[in-house]
Amino acid sequence: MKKLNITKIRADFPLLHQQVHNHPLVYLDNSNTTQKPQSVIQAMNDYYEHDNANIHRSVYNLSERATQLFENARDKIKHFINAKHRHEIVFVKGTTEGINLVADCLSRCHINAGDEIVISAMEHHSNIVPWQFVCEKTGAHLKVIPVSENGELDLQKFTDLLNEKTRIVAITHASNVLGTINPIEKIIEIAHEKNIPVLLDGAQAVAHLPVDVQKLDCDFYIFSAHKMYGPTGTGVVYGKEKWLHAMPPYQGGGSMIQQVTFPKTTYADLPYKFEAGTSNMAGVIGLGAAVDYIQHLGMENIVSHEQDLLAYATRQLQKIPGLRIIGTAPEKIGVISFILEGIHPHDVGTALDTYGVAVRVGHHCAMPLMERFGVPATIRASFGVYNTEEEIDVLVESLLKVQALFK
Ligand code: C6P
Repeated sequence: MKKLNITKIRADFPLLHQQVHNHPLVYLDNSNTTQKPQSVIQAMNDYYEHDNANIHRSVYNLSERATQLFENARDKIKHFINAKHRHEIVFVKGTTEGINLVADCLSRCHINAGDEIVISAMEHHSNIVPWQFVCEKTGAHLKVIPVSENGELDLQKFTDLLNEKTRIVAITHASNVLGTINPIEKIIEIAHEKNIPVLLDGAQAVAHLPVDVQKLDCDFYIFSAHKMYGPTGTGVVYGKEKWLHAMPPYQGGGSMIQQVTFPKTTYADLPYKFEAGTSNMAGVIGLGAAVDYIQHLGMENIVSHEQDLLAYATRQLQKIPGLRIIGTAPEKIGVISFILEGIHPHDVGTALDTYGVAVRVGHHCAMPLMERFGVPATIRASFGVYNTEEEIDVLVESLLKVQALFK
């Protein structure tokens, strides 16, 4: 492990070097979306300037180059999450589309009336609503693993929820609100003992924790490029080959077919069966560059830096009177949700902005979790590899000023 040079890393991100309301920008909303290093911006620019053509469809040189760049990105993702096969990597718009894809496809081949789907009380709406659609469509039922006061899943209750009717467990790897890193190895082991597949929502984990899908043995792992220093509009569904083979296509259109006749259509091989229409070529190439960037820094170095930030920020924030942290599990990513006694989170967020501090306030697309903790909203600081202890000091000083203002 090596100590990262954060000053050097910050120089890679052009956006970070700006003033907001006459203060240096302190960007602490990385769970929402991360900023992009120059190498990612450059890869996408280069693509448009030199290699843009539609992929998989033409024989001319430009199209072949574009196809090559796109497929190279698939190989990068395969290695990044250690998938067994490159055709287990499906490109989608993002985590939301990815979970919708799996839910919808499974609803047409694997889930029937009376079946059960297990999720948890800390899921993002993207890992709740698609399963509600499935329940409405098939007559299946949603079961929810409760969350303890410190923000952990109750594994005993989880085990008790599983039975012969359970068709899938869909859980977030790490919570976007609490920061909790779930014990996914254990969850997968327990579910697999009963032959139940497990889908992991990796949106908050993939840029902050090492992910090895073969070692985990998860059935699906889904994530968005824009939360891992890549562009918006791109994401990945990793699915085990056997599931991708078993599932029908999600959307119909160009690229996903083998042969179309009016009586019958046959489908393309994996992964193209799930990639209907023109793909987001520049986005996927940008994602490939983001993977290169993360690997160049080294995931274990990133984890170490972000864990230091988390520990420092937790210590400093706890010193603020009337501040309550929501989510105090022992294993967390660099996400801290909190409330300030007597001040609405939205007022805190707006006031912090006047000091150049960007945090997210609101329900974070996890309304059931807000209800669980009896709060309408929280203030959330979430860290990326370019954040510093000095920025956390600015957050803390600004919060003290906000408190004084609202007294
Ligand atoms: N969470 C946040 O501020 P998309 O929008 O498809 O890229 O990602 C959706 C999503 C799915 N799962 C989890 C755990 C997430 O955190 C998110 C996105 C952002 O927390 C925006 S609501």
